[in-house]
Amino acid sequence: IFESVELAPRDPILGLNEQYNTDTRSEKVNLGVGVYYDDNGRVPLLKAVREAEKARIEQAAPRAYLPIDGLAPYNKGAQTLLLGQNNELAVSGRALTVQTLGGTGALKIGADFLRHVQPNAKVVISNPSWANHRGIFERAGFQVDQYPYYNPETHGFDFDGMLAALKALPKGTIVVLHACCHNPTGVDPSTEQWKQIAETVKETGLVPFLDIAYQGFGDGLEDDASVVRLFASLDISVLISSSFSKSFSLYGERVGALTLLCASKDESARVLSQLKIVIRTNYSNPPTHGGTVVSTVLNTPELYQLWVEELSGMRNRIRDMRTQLVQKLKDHGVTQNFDFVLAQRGMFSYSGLTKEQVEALRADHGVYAVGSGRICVAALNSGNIDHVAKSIAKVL
Ligand code: PLP
Ligand code: TYF
Repeated sequence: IFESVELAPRDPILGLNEQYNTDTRSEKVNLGVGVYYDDNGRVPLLKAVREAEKARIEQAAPRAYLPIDGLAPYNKGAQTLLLGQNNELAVSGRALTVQTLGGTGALKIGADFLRHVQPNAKVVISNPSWANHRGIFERAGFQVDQYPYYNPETHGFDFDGMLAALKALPKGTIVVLHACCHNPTGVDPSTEQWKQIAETVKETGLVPFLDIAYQGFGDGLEDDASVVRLFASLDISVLISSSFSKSFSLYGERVGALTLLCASKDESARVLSQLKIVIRTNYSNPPTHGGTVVSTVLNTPELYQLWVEELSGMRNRIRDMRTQLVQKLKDHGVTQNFDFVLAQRGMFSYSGLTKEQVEALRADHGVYAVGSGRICVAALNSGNIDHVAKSIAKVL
């Protein structure tokens, strides 16, 4: 039965990693995958995480199954980060959160659930978006279209295009929105623009699915949650996939959450019962380690404070790299204006480099970027930024 199975293409981003790993040049730089590296080029193990892990090992806790929907204090902590303390939806039992296998798992559980309750709905994602958005919703059985988002001419947001497209969608369409730090462009709507987007979503009767994988990397944990809280104030059904992969530097532990905002406590109980079926028939229940670690940090004031500081450190280092990159491009004689890089938020920058320039960067200089021109600013450091700036100047 496997004879006729066709060879599938590699993931465009993770495939780039494989290519990078086999490159023998010492000056090679990987700006492809969306991972935060410290100034030494390493994926950090946060101090707050190390402390929580130590405590866990010392406890020598048994590894029984977790509940289907995961660890209750983890879910509470994840929900509070999104909605804030004592949010009305949480207090009244209208918000529910389940632990998931990363943000990807949250999107998948949400997609499977939606396909069950709204089988004929269409899904729209931003143009461009994280490639897995399309993959996840198509595999769940949905037709996936795009709404305008990025304007390459301005290196900015196509507000009018997006708003017009949303208004023209049929009621019930599921609209996937990046709540902060858009992947791949780094371009976010302004607060005022978000207000109008939210109003349009409500008026048109769309179903918002907010994806927040970079909370804390834009302006801070609270500010970055403002879009989630805006949608939470609309009194409509909302789905939110959130991830701790980046904010806790726990990529391999698969720590994420799916949060749904419902119309009543009773509705919330019915929805949760259905989500549990989706989870049970996929992987039964989530793993213990990452969830316990994150939960310990979120629920221990000293560790929480330490984490907030470490997260600020990561955010500020990325900002610094943006500033330095723009300056160094000028220093290397680049005359094009790259100031848009300073306005972009989060780990990524749509650099405006063409496919050919990206290819030349890789082939001639060992600098790996995604074919779309996306670079991961969080992979720049004091040791490689000169080489990157000089290489970009050359290919331009
Ligand atoms: N959503 C977006 C926009 C992302 O960039 C990512 C990144 O990996 C995810 C979701 C998934 O995150 P995770 O690694 O937690 O599955
Ligand atoms: O966009 C990125 O680089 C991150 C990491 O299939 C990632 O979101 C990339 C591709 C993928 C899964 C994760």
